Amino acid sequence: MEEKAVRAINTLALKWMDEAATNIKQHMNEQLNIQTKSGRTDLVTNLDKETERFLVSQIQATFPADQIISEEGFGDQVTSMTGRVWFVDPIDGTINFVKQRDNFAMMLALYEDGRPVYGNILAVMDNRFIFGGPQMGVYLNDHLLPAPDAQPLAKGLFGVNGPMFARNIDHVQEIGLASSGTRILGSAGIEFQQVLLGNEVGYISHLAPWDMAAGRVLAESLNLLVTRIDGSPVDMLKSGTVLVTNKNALQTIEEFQNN
Ligand code: 2AM
Ligand code: CA
Ligand code: CA
Ligand code: CA
Repeated sequence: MEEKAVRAINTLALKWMDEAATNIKQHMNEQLNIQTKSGRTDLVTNLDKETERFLVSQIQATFPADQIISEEGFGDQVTSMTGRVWFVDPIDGTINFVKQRDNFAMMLALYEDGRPVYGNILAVMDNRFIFGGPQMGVYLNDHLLPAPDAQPLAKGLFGVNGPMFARNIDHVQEIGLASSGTRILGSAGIEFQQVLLGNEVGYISHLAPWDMAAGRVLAESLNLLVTRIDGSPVDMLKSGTVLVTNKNALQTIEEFQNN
């Protein structure tokens, strides 16, 4: 896709997400309707659903031929990455949203024939948008964001998923101990933002496609790597372990996997 077309999509995405975020902020202090999905810690609220319905309907009205993969069921049953595929995570960090009314994100991404085109992560309560892609570069609100320094693992904070850390899945305790400090923020979108900003050297979690789609576009546009724990490529149609980091730290993390 040409840069001009990506920039036109960006203009729309910013408008849709800004409107959706305003709606969340207007209604989040009213009584939330909270339901559990797969278990006690897997929640969805009326505002997750309302936000997803809004974003999906905007995409459908503007680009009726595109496919949409979204968390709460308002998108399509997508079985192939051929053509244009959008990813929507309306509220990322629903537990933070419910318990803190803070530290949650909204994420939108577009891929074409499996290639990253556009990603947007909004840290809703901080009004912090990080958006862009390989053609247009990556922006933090209105400033172009430089690629973070490729710090070694020992020199940076490392973000992890709480249950994976507690159970030491994929040696994440050793990885965290080898870093400057372990962080558990509770939102994949916020963690990806911290890595993009250079505030964390990496992040590892078990994620669904909509949890990683925008982060992957932005990370790869800033020379970061998004892989499975063994360094293999991620599959955008499957959930699994996702690691985002720079190539120096990746090498150290791979050594833990082999020991
Ligand atoms: P979510 O809030 O959109 O579900 C911490 O919970 C992070 O892991 C969040 O980014 C959350 O996204 C994601 N996550 C993925 N699968 C999850 C699950 N089954 N239960 C809770 N969080 C999950
Ligand atoms: Ca969820
Ligand atoms: Ca999510
Ligand atoms: Ca979500």
